[in-house]
Amino acid sequence: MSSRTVEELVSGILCGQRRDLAQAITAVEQDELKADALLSALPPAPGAFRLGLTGAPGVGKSTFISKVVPLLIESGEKVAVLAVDPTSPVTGGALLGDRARMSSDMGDAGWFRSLASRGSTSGVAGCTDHAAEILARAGFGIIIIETVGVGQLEVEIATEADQSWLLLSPEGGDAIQLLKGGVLEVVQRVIVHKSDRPGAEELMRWVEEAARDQGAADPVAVSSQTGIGLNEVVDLVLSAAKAQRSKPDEGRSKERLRRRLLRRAEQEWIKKGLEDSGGESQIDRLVDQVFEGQIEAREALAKLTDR
Ligand SMILES: Nc1nc2c(ncn2[C@@H]2O[C@H](COP(=O)(O)OP(=O)(O)OP(=O)(O)O)[C@@H](O)[C@H]2O)c(=O)[nH]1
Ligand SMILES: [Mg+2]
Repeated sequence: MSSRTVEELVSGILCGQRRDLAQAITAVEQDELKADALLSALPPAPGAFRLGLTGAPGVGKSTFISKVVPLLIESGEKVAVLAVDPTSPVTGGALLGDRARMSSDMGDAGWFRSLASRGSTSGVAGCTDHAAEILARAGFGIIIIETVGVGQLEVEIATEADQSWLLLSPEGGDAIQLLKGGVLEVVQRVIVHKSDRPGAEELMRWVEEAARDQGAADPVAVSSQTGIGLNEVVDLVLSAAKAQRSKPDEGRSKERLRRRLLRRAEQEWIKKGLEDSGGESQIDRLVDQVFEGQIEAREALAKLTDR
């Protein structure tokens, strides 16, 4: 694939050229300066709705998305999906084939991409935010972000979204632990997925009770296999997207902008700070000195940061 200039990419993206959009997202993964330039050149789109979906491996996130997205498209939405696989560069590639298949089913109103943040210095969250912002500016009204797991990193990614939903299934034994651990404070809704499986009703009762206790939104029971609950989910996503479109959440946009600026500034500060304190060679010298017992590690740090 030939590398196109920022101007070429921007005009391609605004005309709906998928190839150009793909190159732009690749730039996010590999060439942050180019991605920055792209962002500056595309018109802002504050009305896009970002939905984070998280949950343990195998809870059925991808299946759920593959059922929900066509229904959203049928309702006239343009939907992009970003699958973030922070842990595994290996399966990240393997899963891509799966995802490409999903993408080709979606037509022009759908876009699917699995995101690897390997080249990026701003980490997974930064990479995801950047890609989501480009997709919003490319005209996608709904951006779904799939992340695996419910650890710190996923929460960080989730805070980049306007809403994050957690999928639980009766097969995953850790649901009750999670609820007790306060997961409802960081997600806006729980989907009790695989509601066709034994134990789903009991799990649903647990989640309902926890949601009531903590003043969280009611959970929805969904089976992507039988289709139960999918229409309810679609209605919830559509109404959230409409609300965002008619009254963009300025606080969130500002917060995202703030984090984006801070992330980029941190990178520059590190680069400048390193140069000012003598660069990598100075670090090597200090490492030698600490290693030889001439100075303490703490003194080495002071020498680096004092300047
Ligand atoms: N019984 C039942 N099985 C389901 C349902 N949805 C998905 N599955 C199955 O669950 C398995 C995992 O589904 P995926 O959609 O790949 O799960 P995932 O959460 O995306 O997994 P990772 O991306 O690996 O984290 C597959 O074998 C699906 O066929 C459902 O509603 N009911
Ligand atoms: Mg998946």
